[in-house]
Amino acid sequence: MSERYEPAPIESKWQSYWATNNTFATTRRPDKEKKYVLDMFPYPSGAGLHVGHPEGYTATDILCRYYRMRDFDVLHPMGWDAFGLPAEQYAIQTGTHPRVTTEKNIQTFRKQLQSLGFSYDWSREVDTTKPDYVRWTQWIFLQLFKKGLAFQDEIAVNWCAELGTVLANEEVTDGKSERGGYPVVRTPLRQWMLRITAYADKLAADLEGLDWPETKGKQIHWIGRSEGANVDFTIDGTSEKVTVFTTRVDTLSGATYVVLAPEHPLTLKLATEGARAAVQTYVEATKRKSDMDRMDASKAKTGVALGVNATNPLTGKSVPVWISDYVIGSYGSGAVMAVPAHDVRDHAFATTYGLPIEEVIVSSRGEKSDVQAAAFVDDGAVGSFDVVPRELVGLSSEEARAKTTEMLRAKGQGESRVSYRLRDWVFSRQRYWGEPIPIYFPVETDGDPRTGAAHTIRYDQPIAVEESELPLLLPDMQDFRPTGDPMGPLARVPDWRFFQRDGKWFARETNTMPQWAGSCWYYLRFLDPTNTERAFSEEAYNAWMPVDLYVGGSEHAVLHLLYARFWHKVLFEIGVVKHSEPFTKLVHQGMILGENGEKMSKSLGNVVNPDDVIRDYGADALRLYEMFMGPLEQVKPWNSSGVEGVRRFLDRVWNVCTGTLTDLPMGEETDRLVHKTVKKVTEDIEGMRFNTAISTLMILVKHLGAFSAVERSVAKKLVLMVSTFAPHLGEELWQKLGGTDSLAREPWPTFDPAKVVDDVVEIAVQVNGKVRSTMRVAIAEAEKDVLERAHLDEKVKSHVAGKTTKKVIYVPGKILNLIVG
Ligand code: ANZ
Repeated sequence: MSERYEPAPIESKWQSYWATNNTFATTRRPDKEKKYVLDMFPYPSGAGLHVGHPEGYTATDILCRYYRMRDFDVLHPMGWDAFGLPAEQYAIQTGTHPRVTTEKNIQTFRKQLQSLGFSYDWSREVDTTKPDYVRWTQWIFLQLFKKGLAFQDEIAVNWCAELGTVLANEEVTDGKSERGGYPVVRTPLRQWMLRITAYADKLAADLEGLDWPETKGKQIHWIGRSEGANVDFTIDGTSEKVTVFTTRVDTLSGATYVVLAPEHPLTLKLATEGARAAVQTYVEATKRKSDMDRMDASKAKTGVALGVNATNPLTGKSVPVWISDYVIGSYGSGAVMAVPAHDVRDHAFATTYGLPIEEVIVSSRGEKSDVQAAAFVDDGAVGSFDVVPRELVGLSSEEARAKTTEMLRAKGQGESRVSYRLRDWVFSRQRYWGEPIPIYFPVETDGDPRTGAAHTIRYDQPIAVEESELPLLLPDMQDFRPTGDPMGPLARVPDWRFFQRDGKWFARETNTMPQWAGSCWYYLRFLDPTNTERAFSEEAYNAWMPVDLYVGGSEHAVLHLLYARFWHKVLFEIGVVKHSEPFTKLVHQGMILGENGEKMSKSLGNVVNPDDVIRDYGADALRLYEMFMGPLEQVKPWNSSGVEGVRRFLDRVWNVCTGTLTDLPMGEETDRLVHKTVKKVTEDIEGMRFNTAISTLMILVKHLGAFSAVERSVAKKLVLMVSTFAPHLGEELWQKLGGTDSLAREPWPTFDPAKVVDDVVEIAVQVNGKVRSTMRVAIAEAEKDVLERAHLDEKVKSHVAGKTTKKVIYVPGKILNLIVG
């Protein structure tokens, strides 16, 4: 054995070799199959890469290296999702422009990813903040605007006066800002919205054909399609009506009161004089609560009676109208018919305020329930109660829903209706570091609005920026601090905001796009990243789409993946893309926890820095370890001794391949093992079972380590397989074995099916046709020996004891059946 395995010099040598020789430049040959393998591109944070990034990135890299060896054309790009709040906040703290911070962070990330030996085609790198990218993000926004899918609305936002900014729901707990603990109120603000709800059905239905994990269910839940009915209750003594949305119109006879959301437009109008003060106080208090808090079923129910009644259109009964924060303004119609006998929240509310509980539905299995004590929420049959119209009695819940809806429709007081949990997407941010929304508005003014002349911006007349004027870039600003102006920091740059055209003044939109925007379509820009005429060419699209495999964290299971699918469907409708879905197969890598089994965090001091691991063990060891930790999709804790273990394995691979080599065959046993290893590693890589592929390689290496000389062709096969996991080591050993070029496009080893058939198999042992046991037999083993051993098996013995064997049926390698009597 000549030299020891030293990862550092080998790794830097091959990284520069790959870069200089453009080893991973994307090729697209007409007669070859393609694989588009996509990673979720990172947000280049100041903290640098964490060990979670290389997990998914190594998995996809193994597959890409494997597919290249299988002669596929592979597209494997990387880029930066670089707009976002942290860079802006860092800028506020330090005075460094977000562009500078972002650029620096990107450098760090790129260097770190390159130090891991990933086979990206770096010539396709994209950065969502660059003008040539922003241009097309804005272009897509304009397509949405032209289709009426981007519109303005007054939307309740979390406004924090002290921080001078709008906060996301996640940044607010119990009516206080996460940062600083300042009060937060829900106030309406003009926002840009994207009408994702228009695609709710398609977004749910098209999941059907995708090879996606449990994420499908999460998206379906998020979309939350509910079939039900709208029912009109007329307010007694007025011509007003309140429309409620219900999924249980079969329970309509049991509605004993009606509840409006406090933000319902009729709330204050309907409240009687005596109730108004209490109603107003309650409405104000609700503004400090998030929808999430309000929907929490475990919270005590509160409310105020408006002092008016409404008439149940089915029974003609007059019931009181209340407001309560458990009813959400933005869902259904913002009002409910309360049926305490059959709904848990209504039951809690009715019990609190002493409202009547009227039973309507009985269990169809005849079980008794005491609805005064607890709601009976299941479907059942309509019972024979005084409140129930005769024609409904005895119908199943489902029949009663159809019949009741029909009766209401005939009277013009109701109709069937589908509601979605999915809301339209609030697309405005009152921030600096994002894509400007390419819209402007006429300004009514007698002077120059830039110098403070009185003016009115006609927000009701939005105008799209000409496509030829894109990109609309951010103005240079030094101070991004949010101020009390909810229009955002861009409103403070009059020279950018206001402009004159044909003697008329106009004002640009000062809201920016959310961070989600850039990641909605980056997989399309990777197809053709330097195109200056279009977002991407048709030819590039046809060559690569759809994405064959998309790997990333499950934290993106809902929003990013839903938003990207939504944009893709819009682009599909206008003929820009040719598939209705972008990502054929999706895999989420499991989170890597700290050594103590808890989520890695600075405060717990359990963060593992990939740079340290690379320094101490090498990038190949880090890659291999992260794949060996367990199944890719599983959550798993870091384990330092595990890294040492895989490092020892790499030492062994090195020693086996740099020791004495021979051209003499190593014998039947080794030959079979090599073929079996190739088969198993091939299947495991394709099935993304990387941990078991590594175990299989370990068994082979251990076996080879016992020989004084290793057959050259065996060492070569081993190196090719190992190289997908540990590419630097692979290249170095390949060179030592006589390779003159990178092994990146060497043919993948094949196996001979005849040599992988097991000569020892497990067979079932039956007694009178019933399986009683199993046993391992050699295919070549004589029947009488198999029979003899079967009789020694305890589980078989108990069934044949004291009986005579009438017949033995033995199918070698398959089954042994004893007929006894
Ligand atoms: C009467 C009723 C009786 C209901 C019963 C349920 C059971 P999903 O399935 O989530 O769509 N609801 C309607 N609009 C609401 C709102 N804005 N805020 C809070 N709750 C609302 O839920 C639909 C049910 O949630 C509706 O059916 C309504 O209560 C309530 F035995 O109507 B139900």
